[in-house]
Amino acid sequence: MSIFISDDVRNALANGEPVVALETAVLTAGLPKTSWIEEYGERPNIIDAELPINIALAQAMTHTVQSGGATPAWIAVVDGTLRIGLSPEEIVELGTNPNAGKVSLATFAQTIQRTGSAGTTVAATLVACRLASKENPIRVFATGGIGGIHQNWANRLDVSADLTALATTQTCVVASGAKSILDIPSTVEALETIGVPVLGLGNSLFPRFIEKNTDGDPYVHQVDSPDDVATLCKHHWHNLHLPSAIFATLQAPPDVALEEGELQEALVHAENDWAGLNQPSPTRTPFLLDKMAKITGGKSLVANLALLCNNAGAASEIAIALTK
Ligand code: PSU
Ligand code: MN
Repeated sequence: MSIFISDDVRNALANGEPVVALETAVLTAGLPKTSWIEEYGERPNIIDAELPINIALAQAMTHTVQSGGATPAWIAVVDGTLRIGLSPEEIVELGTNPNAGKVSLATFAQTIQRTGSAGTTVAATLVACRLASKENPIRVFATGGIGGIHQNWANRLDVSADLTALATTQTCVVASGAKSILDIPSTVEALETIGVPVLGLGNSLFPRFIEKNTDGDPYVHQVDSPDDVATLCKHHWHNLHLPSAIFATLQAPPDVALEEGELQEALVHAENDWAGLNQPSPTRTPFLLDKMAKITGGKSLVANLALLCNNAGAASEIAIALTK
């Protein structure tokens, strides 16, 4: 199997400079591939409204990481090669490839064998963080929300391999909690079981992805600065030699986060529509996200894009703090 690491990423890691890994399942399966103008009219100021939304988001996150002082490492499987550090052109190619779905731990080898292309989930991206360098793996990774324990798990078990990878990778994952369609309290319990410290950077409650927190949400360990996150990472990995990730959570920016319950109704509609379609389970997340965006007039999508950029900014600060 071939792994390709871009010169930028390779040099930054070799020199002990800050690097932030970025997943591409959000580009291939999580966000619309149409432009904002085509879909929603009024423009958000976070992204370029003329480009496909997924590509525009990638550009915005790249810019955020770079202007924060870190090197972005977009990760994907392209034509059967695991690529660590995609160029802007490669991101456009992947993000517009209609055959590129998402790849996780169980589908990694088969995607390589059939020389396929796919966006990497949190789990697959964490594998790449480890493979990037034996001595200096990528220590920080930004995304929107992790996978976890699905609702209704007691009837039919559905647990994301993201948890498996979080249990076994010494990387700090920066995200706004877990996908909104999950069983959040169960996901938080599972993170405890697998030994992943859950921190809140400025928040004491586990974020609800694009929604504001509500009473009764699970508590997290609040920290107040990227330096605090870095110190905790060093204790966890270098002093205690624990094998697991650190999960640094951030709330969605308050000016765009949805109010309590705003999403719930949209989600119920979307779930009903999906149930009637009888589609295979990998299509569920993209379908629900798209429906929710339509039902909320683009509001859920604005919040999603804003938190992704916000998390990328925090991740570069944490990456810098870790190099001190
Ligand atoms: N959060 C979202 N949308 C997504 C994902 C997360 O709001 O599309 C992606 C991430 O890449 C995450 C993956 O790692 O879904 C988890 O998928 P699964 O449950 O199939 O493991
Ligand atoms: Mn699943």
